[in-house]
Amino acid sequence: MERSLIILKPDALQRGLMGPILTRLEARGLKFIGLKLMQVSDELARKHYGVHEGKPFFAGLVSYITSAPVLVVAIEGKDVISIIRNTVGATNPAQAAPGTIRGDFGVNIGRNLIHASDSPENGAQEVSLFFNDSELLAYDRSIDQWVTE
Ligand code: IDP
Ligand code: MG
Repeated sequence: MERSLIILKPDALQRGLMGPILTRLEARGLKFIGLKLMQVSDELARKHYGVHEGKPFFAGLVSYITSAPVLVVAIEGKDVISIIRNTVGATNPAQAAPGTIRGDFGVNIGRNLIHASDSPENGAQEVSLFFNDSELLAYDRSIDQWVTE
């Protein structure tokens, strides 16, 4: 079982794209275990994007992610890291394949709509950075037998 942290970034909310983006993840068969609207603080943004500190786009990235509310989503399941990264598409929407979220909804690397964890280790860590245990739900879905063999 892997966990992935998804962030629908401020541009996704401001452009009214929460529904269309969530629909793609949900229709794929992915299981949401936590979901909330929040305003990311400067401190949380710097922690979450700590690996990018020192890069030329870091200051812009922190101000982008803290500029307006975001929707954070925790997803759990087998192979969810690679499944979601493939659904999200390349970092730069200008180069992302059609059919991916970034390839269908974005044009610019600085406004690429969505974050998705890039490894099982980072997924587990990022989910616990954004969610308390009490905000993550364990439940069964009757459709699971039709989603996974
Ligand atoms: P990812 O989101 O596809 O994992 P990363 O390389 O981890 O991409 O970069 C994190 C975020 O930093 C990107 O999603 C994007 O918002 C921003 N970013 C990355 N490279 C650039 C850039 O060259 N210019 C502006 N923003 C960038
Ligand atoms: Mg990344």
